[in-house]
Amino acid sequence: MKLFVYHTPELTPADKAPDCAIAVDVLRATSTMATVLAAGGEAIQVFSDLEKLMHVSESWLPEKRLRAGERGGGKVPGFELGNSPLDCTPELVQGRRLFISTTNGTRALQRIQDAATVITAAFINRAAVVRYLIEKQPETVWIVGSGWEGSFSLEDTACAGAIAQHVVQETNLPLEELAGNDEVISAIALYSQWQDNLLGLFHACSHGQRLLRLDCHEDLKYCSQTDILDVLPMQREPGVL
Ligand code: 3SL
Repeated sequence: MKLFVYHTPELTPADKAPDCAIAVDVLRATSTMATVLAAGGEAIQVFSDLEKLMHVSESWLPEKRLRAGERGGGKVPGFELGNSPLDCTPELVQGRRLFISTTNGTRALQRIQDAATVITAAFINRAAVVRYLIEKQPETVWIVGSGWEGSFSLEDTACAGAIAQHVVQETNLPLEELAGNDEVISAIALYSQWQDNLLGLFHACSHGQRLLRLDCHEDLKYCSQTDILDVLPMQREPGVL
């Protein structure tokens, strides 16, 4: 297995696809996705375009669907949900399909959707992702941070480091054998620095501060927990997990 970390979707090689691609948007899209599937959601369908989301979801019965739209951290008017994982209770999501569009997370997923296997990761489901990698041993693995509108997001790269560090521990392989690019080594260093204070990292990083200005402190707390959900969101068909 060779791991590659890309800080943003735009940095992934355009002419290649890995055996396994992992989208990371810790704050908050991939934390929300793990939460929805762990709470019994039927599936998650992702869109970059809000109008297309509305159009496709129209063909689903209202009681079988939920529409989530986020832009700039806030809920898009007319949508039932924004992008808070705390809204995704079992009572609300069980048996329903989540149609979702977010600023960066859904864009990252679309960028990697041609990989043989596509999964999503956040701190809350890290162990499930690592277990999958250890069991399946894909030859090439991309861990792709969603970033913010094309620029680096500290929390996504820290989560990439959390995954990579765990894989190194579980396989006992030397880091230089597993690391396909230098970003893997820097992601592990970043995670090691903050692993005992992920909430502190979220308070320090720019998107965490944006969410704090929107009164999302509880979301930050929730997303800073590690390995609390044993769920592996995996693409079933392009755009559907
Ligand atoms: O950019 C995204 O995809 C979102 O996760 C951003 S937010 O956390 O909902 O603001």
